[in-house]
Amino acid sequence: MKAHDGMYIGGQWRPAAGPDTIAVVNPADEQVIAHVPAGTADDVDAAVRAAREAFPAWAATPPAERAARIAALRDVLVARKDEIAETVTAELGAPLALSRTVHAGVPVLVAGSYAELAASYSFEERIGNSTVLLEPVGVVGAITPWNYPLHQVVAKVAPALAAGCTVVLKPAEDTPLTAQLFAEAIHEAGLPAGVFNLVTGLGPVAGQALAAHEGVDLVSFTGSTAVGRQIGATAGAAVKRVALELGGKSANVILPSADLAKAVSVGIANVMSNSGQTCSAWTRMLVHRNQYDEALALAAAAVAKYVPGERVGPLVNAKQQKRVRGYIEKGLAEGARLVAGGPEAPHETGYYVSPTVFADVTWDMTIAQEEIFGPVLSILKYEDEEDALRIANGTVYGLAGAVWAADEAEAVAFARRMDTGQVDINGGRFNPLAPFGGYKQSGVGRELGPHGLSEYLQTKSLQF
Ligand code: TXE
Repeated sequence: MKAHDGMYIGGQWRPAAGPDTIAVVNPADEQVIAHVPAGTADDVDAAVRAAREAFPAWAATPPAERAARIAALRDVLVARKDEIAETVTAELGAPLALSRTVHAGVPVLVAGSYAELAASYSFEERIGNSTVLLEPVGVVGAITPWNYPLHQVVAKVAPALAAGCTVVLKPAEDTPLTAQLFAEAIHEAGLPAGVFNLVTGLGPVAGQALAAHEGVDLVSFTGSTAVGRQIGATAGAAVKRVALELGGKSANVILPSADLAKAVSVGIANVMSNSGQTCSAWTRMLVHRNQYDEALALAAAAVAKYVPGERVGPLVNAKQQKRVRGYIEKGLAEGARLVAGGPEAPHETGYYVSPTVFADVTWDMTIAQEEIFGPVLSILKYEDEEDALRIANGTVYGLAGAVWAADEAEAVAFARRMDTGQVDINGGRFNPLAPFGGYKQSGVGRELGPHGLSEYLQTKSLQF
């Protein structure tokens, strides 16, 4: 695949500071498809300088003009949709249909929403005898994961640009080619030099250097809880703003009045999508004890349609494959029962994991507490609503969730009591303007919509 051998800094592709490279591997066939430079602290420093230099002019650019540039970016993403989808499929392994609809499609919606928000947002308001100014925070260090290679980037960069911030992006080492395509799109859209900069590289080297750089005013990170904790501590010590979008263990609560067949089949689709590599995936299905056996039969039938290599892609790399298979073994060791799948890999080549469904899972088992990040569903039994609520809220995470009931109001009443940042009622529907982010250890801050934009603003009040 086509790859740049430099970094995108100050509006141009420049040679990397060091000689090291990272091999990009197609997880479906384990072949190396490209190499990208492994950035060092010097590359990060050059990128932060470029972002700092560009900041005053971009911050002073009228919001309507910023909006026009983001709209142009959206148009480039639309024009290059096929190329984006093919690149995501090549480096993440996602089936092409998913890459087209979700991986290439959702970022268009998000960029479009920020083109509109930049133009309509009130960056100034009058409260009593004060005028409150909402001003851009400054230079943003964005560190993104590989599971949604373009969405994760756009969900940080678009609101940052809308707010008037400038950005240095360090994308995941597994999916740098999509990030390079995004940098090309930024260039084509005519964003001023230095407003967006890209440094590819390893997390503990380039990522660490970016998070710790004193020229960065806000670090926005999406990834593992372990790294998030570290970044939060570094930012805290430097009294620097931070946004963290971390793991999840979301509950899909099927109340007795719900359409069980629909709730189970949508629930299975949700967990299997993107091979389960979604932080908001509904990985715990909660079913009333009277409907439990029926739900297991429905789940077994539904999961059979998810054939690895067809509807379900591989995991992103060998490490994730091993990790997920390890969780399946742990589930068996702790007494859960397999309804489908298991720890054996379905193919010899490619980092595939069998779509797996566990029954007889209790709330405290490892597979019901920790984020697995693979195509693995646990089905838990509850006695009554209070028991369902206790189980749903009984993890350290609180990112997303779902509730199903015949009566929407009944589901909404239950959702209000859930300790989680986002709940889909009877299946829900993606809303690019709805805030997304975690309660408890799922993170700090929100992405998407006006709430996502406000993360990149700081407030000043003038009394007169
Ligand atoms: O994540 P990492 P990994 C969870 C999921 C998965 C687990 C491990 O449970 O199984 O994390 O995935 C950069 N300083 N999620 O190991 O390492 C890294 O280069 C600064 C949930 O891939 O957190 C990459 O760009 N940066 C999740 C980004 O952090 C560092 C999505 C994420 O990688 C760094 C992905 C450091 N010291 C994984 N170390 C979600 N919330 O959606 C790494 N990075």
